[in-house]
Amino acid sequence: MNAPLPLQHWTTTRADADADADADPQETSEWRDAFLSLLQAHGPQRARFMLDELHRLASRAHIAWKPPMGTPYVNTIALRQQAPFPGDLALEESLGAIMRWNALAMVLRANAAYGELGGHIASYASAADLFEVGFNHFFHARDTTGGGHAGDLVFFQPHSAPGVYARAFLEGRLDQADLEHYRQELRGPRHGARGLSSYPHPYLMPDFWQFPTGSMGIGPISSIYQARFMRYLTHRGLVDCSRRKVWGVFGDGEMDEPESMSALTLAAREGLDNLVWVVNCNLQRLDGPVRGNSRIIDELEKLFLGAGWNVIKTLWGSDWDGLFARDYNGALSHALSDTVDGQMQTFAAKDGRFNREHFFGQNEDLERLAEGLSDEQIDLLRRGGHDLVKIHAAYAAAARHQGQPTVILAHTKKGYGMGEAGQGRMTTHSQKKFDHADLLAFRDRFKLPLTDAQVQGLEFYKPPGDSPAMRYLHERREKLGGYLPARQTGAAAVPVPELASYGRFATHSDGSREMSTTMAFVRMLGALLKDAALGPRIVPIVADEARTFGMANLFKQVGIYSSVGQRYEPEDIGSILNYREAMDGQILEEGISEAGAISSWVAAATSYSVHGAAMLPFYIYYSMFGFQRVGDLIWAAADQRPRGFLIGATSGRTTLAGEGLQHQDGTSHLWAATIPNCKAYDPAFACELAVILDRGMREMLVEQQDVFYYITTMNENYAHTALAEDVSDAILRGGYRYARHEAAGAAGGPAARGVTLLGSGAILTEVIKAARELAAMGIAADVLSITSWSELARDGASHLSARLAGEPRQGQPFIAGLLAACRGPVIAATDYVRLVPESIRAYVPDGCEYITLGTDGFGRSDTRAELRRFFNVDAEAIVNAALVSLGQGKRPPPAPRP
Ligand SMILES: Cc1ncc(C[n+]2csc(CCOP(=O)(O)OP(=O)(O)O)c2C)c(N)n1
Repeated sequence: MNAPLPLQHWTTTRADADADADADPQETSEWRDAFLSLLQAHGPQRARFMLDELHRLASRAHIAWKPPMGTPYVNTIALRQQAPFPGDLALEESLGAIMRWNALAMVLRANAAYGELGGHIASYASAADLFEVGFNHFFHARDTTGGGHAGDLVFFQPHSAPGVYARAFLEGRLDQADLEHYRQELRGPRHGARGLSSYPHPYLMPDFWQFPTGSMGIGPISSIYQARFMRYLTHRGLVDCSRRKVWGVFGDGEMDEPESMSALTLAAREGLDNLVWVVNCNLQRLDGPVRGNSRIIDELEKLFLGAGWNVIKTLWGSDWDGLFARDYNGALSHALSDTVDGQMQTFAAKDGRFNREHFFGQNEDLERLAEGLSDEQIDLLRRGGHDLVKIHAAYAAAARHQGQPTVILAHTKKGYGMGEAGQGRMTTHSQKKFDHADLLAFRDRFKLPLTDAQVQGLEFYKPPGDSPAMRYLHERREKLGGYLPARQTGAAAVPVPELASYGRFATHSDGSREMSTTMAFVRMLGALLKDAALGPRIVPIVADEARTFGMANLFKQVGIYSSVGQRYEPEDIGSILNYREAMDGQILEEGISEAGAISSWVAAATSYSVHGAAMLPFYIYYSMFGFQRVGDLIWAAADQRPRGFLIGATSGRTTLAGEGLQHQDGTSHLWAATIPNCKAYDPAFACELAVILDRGMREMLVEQQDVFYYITTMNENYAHTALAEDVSDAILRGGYRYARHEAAGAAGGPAARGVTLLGSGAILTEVIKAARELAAMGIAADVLSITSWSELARDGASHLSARLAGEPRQGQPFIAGLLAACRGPVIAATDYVRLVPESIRAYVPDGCEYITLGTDGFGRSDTRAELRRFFNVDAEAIVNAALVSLGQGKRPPPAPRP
């Protein structure tokens, strides 16, 4: 055990205060008296006005003074402002204690059985009371019968999941067998139980969790965009969300994530008073203190105030009220304000006696304050985040607050109640071993009605159904509309228009007009937006790239969403494409925040479940800034079973020519292929794109399948072909034979030789060119347009799995069938790394040489022709590969370009 540090090591000196020493105490006292009498006579509003007035005067006189952002280290809500606690304190505390026990037992049992399973106790120990006040008084469930409250959205701190399961057990939503299979999602079902996910995962527990939070930072940013999306739905008259709130409980360590911070000003700018964050400030993260040498709560207070949030600090429990009331000269609040978090953690880990000696022993004033308290009482002094009354007062104030989002900085102890075993310990985050004495101490600390043997056996405890505690538990939830968390999926299907109504130009192209697939996409989107049923459900999302993708015409057509309309006359007013912001605007223009834009996409793509109203988001972006930039957010999106389209525009490493290394995407199809519910396509022609869009919309909106689509589109203009008969199904399965080029020359001559060329996206044009050249050279060439490498690979893998499992499976992999009908060696070329076409190698028929060409390496800026030559994916390189594979030797290198 460390020896206590000398006081000067962890208290700051009053040197700063001395620098501002009072030159005229008499005058100071007159000003103070004047202010206090104003406050007494005319109240706080007038006092605030006067301070503002003085501030204005000071600014006009260029006196460099700003009010300090932070406030003293005390509760924001004064005792006299505290709303009365409406619940039964004793029952709520005893229920909370039972949940703490069951959560602890669940983690310890899992680890006793299988030491490798892991699990956490200390985070929930600190968050339990924060959750319970929400569950008993604030978190509304969705009334699916209609008419009632449409439900709040609650984000739970991930490592506290055991506590949420423990509550669901008492509520009868999970049973003992489920709790016995915590973190055993494969074993559980074999034993007639649900395996409980480690963290909130809607994919794995689709009727339970709504929002995945296990990856730090994703919960915070998602909660902001969900709150904003609720405003969007309300302003557009689609769903009235005006009574609903988003609550998020997050960690103080988690606040360091860029995602946690990046949208704070958006929440304030949008006045999201439907959003409440509760930051569980237990002052610890995984390795140690969040800010050992300063105070995270001070830092967060200033940060959130600066960003425009309403900040409520809930630092000290009710048993401190008496101490503060007797703190006449501010000794207590000074001492607290001078204690850095590392030391505060040490105080949390030590007993009452230590705290008397080392905290209250700092000076005579503090000693006097503690005189009436026993060591045990000092030990039990609660931090604000463990006092149901204080938490309730903060939540009530937050729920009432208008015009701003609120953050509650709740001071807690990590491992609260874990005693010697873990409270405030450096190692507490992953602590999951308790000896018998620790468990007995835990039982006594929380007054649990368990015998020694029950404690020893880590028995779960549930009071009888008709006990006052259980009746209270259910009554509270009934009052709030039902149980939480709960994920619903019942949304009405949305009719999708016939493809011909918006995509005829693509399916019947006569090849006379050149265009890019991005242009084709935008044209179809514009037409879909006009459809009476589907149009209003579409949510176009951009991150400051609408003009890049030729979408400026949509600004006027459907408007850009703005919660305040348009308060300025746009510079381009009167032009046919003018910049139009409107309260019922449809486009979400997220500015330069891919993390924000994808979070908006998730909010819209999960609206069918979160709001019972299906929406169809299209987020269109530079494909390089998708999976690579916000891959973890897309992974978390997949966990939520989203339905919508991600459009990776200007994709490929040579097609977006001039932009160079950082913009050229050669890998997004690799990432997309790893996400099981993501269907990824790389169409070359507008007609292929149309077929894919049509199928995707039907799959997601009509059949209501839990899939989402990733489609790459390009900015290269070329002529487009019409949709051939009977290829739609093959387009969706991943590829079809686009053309067969017979060899020039006499039958039986060179024409006997042939090759098969595969290409996707914009590189298909090079493949087609190569096929023509080869045919002219007397080599027959079949061209396959590959629309989805990953769908082909998945189909192949499913055949293999069936084979390995000894299941009879009809036929062969789809790609094997396509290639069986073709000739010669197979050459594949794409604008992506070679691993993309390599993904189907296992399904190429035996004896068939398979050569892949791709854009491995760093991108460059130059013309498309130069880049394709550089990466060896142009027609020349494809012809060369064909010749080499046919044993005709390498083609002489082309003459250098001028
Ligand atoms: C993106 C990401 N990085 C790292 C982790 C690993 N991790 C899990 S919990 C944790 C510490 C959390 O600290 P805090 O937010 O303060 O919550 P507490 O458990 O202390 O309440 C870390 C680093 C993670 N889950 N996600």
